[in-house]
Amino acid sequence: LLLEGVLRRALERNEFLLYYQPQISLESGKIIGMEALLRWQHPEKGLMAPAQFIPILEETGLIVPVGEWVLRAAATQIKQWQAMEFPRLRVAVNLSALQFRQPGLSQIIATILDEVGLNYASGCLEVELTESLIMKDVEGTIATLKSLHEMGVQISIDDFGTGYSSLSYLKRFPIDTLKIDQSFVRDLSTSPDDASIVTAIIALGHSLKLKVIAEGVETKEQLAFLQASKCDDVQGYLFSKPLPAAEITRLLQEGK
Ligand code: G
Ligand code: G
Ligand code: MN
Ligand code: NA
Repeated sequence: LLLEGVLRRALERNEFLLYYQPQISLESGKIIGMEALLRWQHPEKGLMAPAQFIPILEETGLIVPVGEWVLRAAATQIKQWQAMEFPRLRVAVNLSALQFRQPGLSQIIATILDEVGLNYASGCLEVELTESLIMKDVEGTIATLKSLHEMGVQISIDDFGTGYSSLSYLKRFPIDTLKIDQSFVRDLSTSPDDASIVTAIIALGHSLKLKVIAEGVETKEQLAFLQASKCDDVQGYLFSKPLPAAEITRLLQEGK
C-alpha cells in the first residue's frame, strides 16, 4: 500500500522515463527501430529498473495509467524523430495483460496518438505482447489484435518460445513479428537444443510470413548464427544497451 502511493506520486511527479534499445536489421546493418523500456527516476534511490516496480504496478492496476503514459511518451518521441531526418523508425512498447484486456484499448491508443499528432497508419508504433498473454482468451485476443492492426499498429510476440503457442491460433492472429526469447539466444553457441529451437522459430515465422527478431544478442558468435539462419533483426548488448532518447538520437545521427 505504501509503495502504491509512492508509485502513484511518481506518475504525478513525472518521475517515469523511457529508455530505448536499438533493433538492427541484419540485411542493412542499420537501426530500424527500438524497444521502449520503462525506468523510474527515484528521487533518492536513483534509476530503477522495471523488475523493481512493474510487479507492483500490475498488482495495483497502476500499470494502466502508467502504460498510457508510456504510450504517450513513446508516441511523442517517435514524432520528434520523424521531425528530424528519421521518419522510418518504429518503436515497440510492451503491454501488460491488464492493459491489453482493457475494454476499448484500440480506441484509447488511437486517442493518445491523435493527441500527440502522430500519423500511426505508417506502422511506426508496435506493441509487444507476451506469448503467454495472447494464448489466453484467444477469441478476445483476436478481436483486439484485429482492431489494433487495422489502425496500423504493428504487433510483436515477445518471449516467443517460452509459452505454449498453438500453431493454428498463431495463423489466425494478425501479427507481424516473432521475438525469440533471449533464453534461447543466450546458449546458442553451446547448446545444440537451443540452436535448433532458434532455427525452428525462424523457419516457423518465415513460413507464416512474419518477421523474426532475436533479443539478448551479446556475442559475435550468436550474431553469426542468427545471420546464417536468416533471422531478420537483432536486439542486444552487442549493439547497444537500452539508452536515453538523446543518446539514441546521437547514434542515429552517426548513421548507425
Ligand atoms: O530493461 P528491462 O530491465 O528493461 O525490462 C524488464 C522487463 O520489464 C521486460 O520484461 C519488459 O517487458 C518489462 N517492461 C519494460 N518496460 C515496460 C513497460 O513500459 N510496460 C510493461 N508492461 N512492461 C515493461
Ligand atoms: O520485454 P522483455 O522481457 O523482452 O525485455 C527485454 C529485457 O532484456 C530488458 O530487461 C532489457 O534490458 C534486457 N536486455 C536487452 N538486451 C539484452 C542482452 O543483450 N542481454 C541481456 N542479458 N539482457 C538484455
Ligand atoms: Mn519486450
Ligand atoms: Na522478451
